[in-house]
Amino acid sequence: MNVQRRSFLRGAAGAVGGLLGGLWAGQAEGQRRPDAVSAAERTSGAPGRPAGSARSLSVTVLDVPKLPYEIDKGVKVFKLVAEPVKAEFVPGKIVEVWGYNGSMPGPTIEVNEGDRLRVVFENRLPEAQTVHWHGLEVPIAMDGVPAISQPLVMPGEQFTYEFTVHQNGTFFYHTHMAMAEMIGLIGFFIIHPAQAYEPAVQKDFGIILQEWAVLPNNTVPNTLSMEFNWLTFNGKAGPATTPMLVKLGERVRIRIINIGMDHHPIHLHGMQFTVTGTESGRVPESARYQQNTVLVGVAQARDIEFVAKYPGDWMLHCHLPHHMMNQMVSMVGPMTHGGPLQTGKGMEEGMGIMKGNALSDENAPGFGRGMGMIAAEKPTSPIVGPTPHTMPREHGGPAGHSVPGFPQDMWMPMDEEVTKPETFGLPKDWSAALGGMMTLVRVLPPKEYDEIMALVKAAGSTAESKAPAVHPTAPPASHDHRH
Ligand SMILES: [Cu+2]
Repeated sequence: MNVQRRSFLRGAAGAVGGLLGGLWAGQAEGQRRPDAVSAAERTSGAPGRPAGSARSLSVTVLDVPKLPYEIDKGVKVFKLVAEPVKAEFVPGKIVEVWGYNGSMPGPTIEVNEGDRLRVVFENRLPEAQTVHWHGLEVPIAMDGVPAISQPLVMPGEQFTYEFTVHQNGTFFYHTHMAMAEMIGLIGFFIIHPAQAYEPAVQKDFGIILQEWAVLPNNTVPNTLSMEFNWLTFNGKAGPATTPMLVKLGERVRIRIINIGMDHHPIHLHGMQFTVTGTESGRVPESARYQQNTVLVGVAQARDIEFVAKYPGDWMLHCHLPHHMMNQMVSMVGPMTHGGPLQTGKGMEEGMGIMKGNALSDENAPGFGRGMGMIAAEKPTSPIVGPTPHTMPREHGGPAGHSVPGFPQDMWMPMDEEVTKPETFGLPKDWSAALGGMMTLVRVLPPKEYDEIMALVKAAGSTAESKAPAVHPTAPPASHDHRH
């Protein structure tokens, strides 16, 4: 046990709930950090606030908790634990992934420009890891690249990262073991600016884009696959993604980060936005222009901002059609199959130690690299029958099986299974319209907004329910707890 480990444990032993910080109730609490000061308050000269100390809103990453911290002699101390996690993409779809502190994606680290941080990383996975601070300008010894900048953190071991952040913007942390990036080891790393961005926003959300290949009868993602059948926002696939609640007229920021194999064109319905931030921080105003679709490439971050000027339940989604559906396995479209699909091979049979090759008819389906000869293409599917949204012959339409290309889509409402306060008042069957990387920005007139917010509050902030309820702490400069 090293010195830093001992001092962390001493700190932890002396900590009580009130000392823990970094958690705010987010959506339920109107996303206002207690130490936040709005631009209006600042200009109105609110007493006790030094000039130029404007703080930003806390970021709400729906369905993902915040990582709490303690203050040790002015240093914000975080404990980050990599471990196996069960994620639930939609109700009942449990997937075994890797995450941090019981969450996948990992909890959000949220700090202020100029903060000194210590992140005590513990590896409870069966394989060596490191943590890389994506986009941050940190000393080489803190960069988290195995063998190059630090030794591997072996299973059961710890490594302490410590650095000062001098940037601001939307960043992320992730493992630097490539395959493990594909099984969930990522989280937001938000740095608020010393001087709040102008114009001020009233909502600040975060979305993490991930893709998964979960073959039939498997609970473990196939990280070798190049084709994906589950696409998630913050570890949830539509319609289980939690809608973002916005009051009509508010200015909204949404931060989007991407780790994985695909780039995602994220499209907002009904309104135009401007990109105000990249993975490198704030975009100067002179470089901004209006868009309604932003390509968030692998390893990139994009902050978008818009004024929610039209009421409605507006889609925010990846526009790749295959990323707008769930559990896509040769159920629809022309690639249908008539025989058993061979799936679920293990690592033992792969990576060059199996008999035959990975792209053979025999092996490819098991590795998600092809359908194999047993999956024959047919003009129509023998598996998917008429669904409620297909047109029956008695209503003048052609029978589905006589139309080449049928079927294409499925229509599977599951409103009840995904009901939560944030979905209150949505029209019947709304859930059938959302799959994969899809969610809603609900722009609500003040009365409806207040009603639904009251439900969210009464339910105890379901969207961030994974976060333990603790009270935030004041900035480190004013509360220097010694142990
Ligand atoms: Cu996509």
